Amino acid sequence: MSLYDVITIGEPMVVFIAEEFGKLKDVKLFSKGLAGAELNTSIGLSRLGHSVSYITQLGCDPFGEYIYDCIEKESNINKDYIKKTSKYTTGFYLKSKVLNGDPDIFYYRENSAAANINSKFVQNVKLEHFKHFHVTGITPSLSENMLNSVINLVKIAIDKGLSISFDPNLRPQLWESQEKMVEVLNYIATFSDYIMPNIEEGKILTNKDRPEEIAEFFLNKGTKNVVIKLGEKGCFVKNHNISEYIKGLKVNRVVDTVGAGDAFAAGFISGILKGKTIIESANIGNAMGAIIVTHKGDNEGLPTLSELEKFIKSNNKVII
Ligand code: KDG
Repeated sequence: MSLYDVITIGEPMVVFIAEEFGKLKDVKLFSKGLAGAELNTSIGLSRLGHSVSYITQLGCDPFGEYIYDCIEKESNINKDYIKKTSKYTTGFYLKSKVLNGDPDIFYYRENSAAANINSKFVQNVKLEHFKHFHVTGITPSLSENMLNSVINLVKIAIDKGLSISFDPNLRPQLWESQEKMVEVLNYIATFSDYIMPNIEEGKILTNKDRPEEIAEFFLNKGTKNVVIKLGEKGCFVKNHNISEYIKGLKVNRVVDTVGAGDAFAAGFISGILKGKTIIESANIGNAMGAIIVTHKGDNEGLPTLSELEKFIKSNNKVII
């Protein structure tokens, strides 16, 4: 019997967000925040009322302590699989402030605590306690150790009957080559019940241009459902029965696009876990993405269930 809804694995970081426009090298003032794609999704799910377990390793340093304190404040995130080490340090990154488009980012995360998590510890995770495993393409890029751990976990999760969502989250700067990135991520895609790349990522992974062709590529490889995120336009959903564009929700002002995909994942997974259809779930994902882009942090704006419902109502949608 499952004790918890979702399990995920990844690297949490501290993010320093520029408080003034300009190149990162010139910025004098930064504010501190919490980051990490899988952690963002965990926070989103937790605030929507789902129980989540997050597998990671933190350094015994001020960044690690800060991240741990932040996670403690999220009432539905279980910390059984959060390890601490004094051997390696916690990663962090810098993010620029922009008026339009995606900000510049710069990582300080090589050989971090999370990249060095003990693979035996990971393999001893009790996946049978969960319903769903959420994976992103960032985690396998962190080290060979993490890559093998993720692939093993995916295979065990399938054996134990968990459903699997996969956000490729391309980070070319973290991979030794684009070829390896594409090969590994397309391999993980074959095991996924739900893959959710954005359109640019879909193009890189498949060498195709149109959402329909990108989706077809993954379906032919064995992925069961494909959700392609199209930014403000919404998303495109395809499986062997459905092929549909789903409109995005309007927002007044986009402040920061980082974290939108993670928020989408939280909303989408939440819908699936509640037995909603893939289209209803994608609508919830769209709403979560729309909310988060109006906030500067990677996860601060993630809503509670009642805040999400209010936002959806104000957009005249009835989806949850
Ligand atoms: O998706 C948002 C993430 O990009 C951010 O929180 C930091 O995990 C991160 C990464 O690797 O870029």
